[in-house]
Amino acid sequence: MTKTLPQNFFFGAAMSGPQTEGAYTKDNRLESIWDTWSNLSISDFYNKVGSYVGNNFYEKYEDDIKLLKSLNMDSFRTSIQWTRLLDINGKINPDGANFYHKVINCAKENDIEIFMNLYHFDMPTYLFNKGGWENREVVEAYAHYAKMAFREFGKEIKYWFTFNEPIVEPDQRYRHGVWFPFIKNAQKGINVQYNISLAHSLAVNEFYKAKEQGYIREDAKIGLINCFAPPYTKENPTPEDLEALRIEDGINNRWWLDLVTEGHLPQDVLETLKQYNMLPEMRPGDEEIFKLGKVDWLGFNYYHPSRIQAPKEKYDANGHIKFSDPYVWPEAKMNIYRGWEIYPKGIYDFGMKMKKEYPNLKFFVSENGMGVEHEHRFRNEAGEIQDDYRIEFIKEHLEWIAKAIEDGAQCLGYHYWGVIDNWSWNNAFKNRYGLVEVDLMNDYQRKLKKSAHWIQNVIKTKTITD
Ligand code: IFM
Repeated sequence: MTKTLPQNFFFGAAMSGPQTEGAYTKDNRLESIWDTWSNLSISDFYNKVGSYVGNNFYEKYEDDIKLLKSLNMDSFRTSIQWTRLLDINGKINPDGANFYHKVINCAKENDIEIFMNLYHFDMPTYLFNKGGWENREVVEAYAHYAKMAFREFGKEIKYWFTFNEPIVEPDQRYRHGVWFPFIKNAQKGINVQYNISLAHSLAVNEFYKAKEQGYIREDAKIGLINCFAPPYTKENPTPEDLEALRIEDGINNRWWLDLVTEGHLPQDVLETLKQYNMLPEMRPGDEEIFKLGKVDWLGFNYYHPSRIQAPKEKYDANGHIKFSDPYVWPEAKMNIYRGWEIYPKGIYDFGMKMKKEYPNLKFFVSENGMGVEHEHRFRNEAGEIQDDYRIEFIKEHLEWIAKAIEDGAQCLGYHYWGVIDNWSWNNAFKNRYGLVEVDLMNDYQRKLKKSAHWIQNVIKTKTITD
């Protein structure tokens, strides 16, 4: 059955500064943790493509914004790079600020609403060297950075976000040691997660202060974006499986949802952490800071569900408590290139969870997309990539969004991740997400894929067709 989306449902693109801009030494930009890792060990990056390149958005932003418009998109999320906006003394870097003003103006001229995010895993190296998110001084520095950004762009931007996927750095850098500095320490993961939550709350406070002081437009809104993998366990779970589900859902999802709706961290999670002697350092006054963390709305990045079961052993190889083991669902359909399960109904289940548990919080799908390797295999004679798999992926997710809205979820819009192929951290350009191809051998030239034509029509008609 053909499904439709509400006429006022918004449709746009999600990308980020560090993954698109390139021009890593222009404007006196400072070094970021990604540049540092690239300099230290370029072989860690797919095809040795380090952080420096992005997709050349810095040079091509005007064409790219027009391109989004030609696809009928009405909005575009990107992020300011802390390393480009501020100098080492926390003062505005005029050349960096100028670049973002140009991007914002160009979007305005093309009637594209910019959704501006402040942080996308891109810590300045001089602050990382002071301990990064492990250090409260850096939390304060982030609040200062947010204040400077609100003052500089407050009259121009309507939609602000403090963080993209604040769960990812604690996981990737500190718990599982996948990203530089490769730490495998569950306690540090919690400490960093806690400090990022403080940083988020302080930035929201700066937002309201700047609004009161007249730096920010009256209709501006502040939000948080996270990847919420809806958690599932086995069909006939044991009490231990359900306990694993509670704590994983608590740490990954409810932690942020409670913070942004109620202004505190989930009590049951804190109790479990206490039981295992894993509480982060909690200072007097922190509870008051968390109260500031409530937001106007939420961005929900959805790629895959999380399937878990009770852990087989109590401790992992590093001697840290294990709350769960992965559960391999026999019916899972996989995106083999990324190793992520494709489960479109998860987007609906999240919508229903929101309706039931956080009914006052409006949200939008802030990222959703499919990364595929070696897409040149799918080129037709005219040279266009026939990405029918991507059309099917988006279509199925949109259908479940339409159903969630019908059933009462307050989902206001959809941003496809990486509309234009971009650099994806240590995977670099391995998995392409774009509806638009970037030709790395030919001056980053953009070329529409089949999915771009398809989405153009879906957005125009708000009807989800084949
Ligand atoms: O590229 C990332 C993005 O930075 C955050 N969300 C997931 C994307 C795809 O891996």
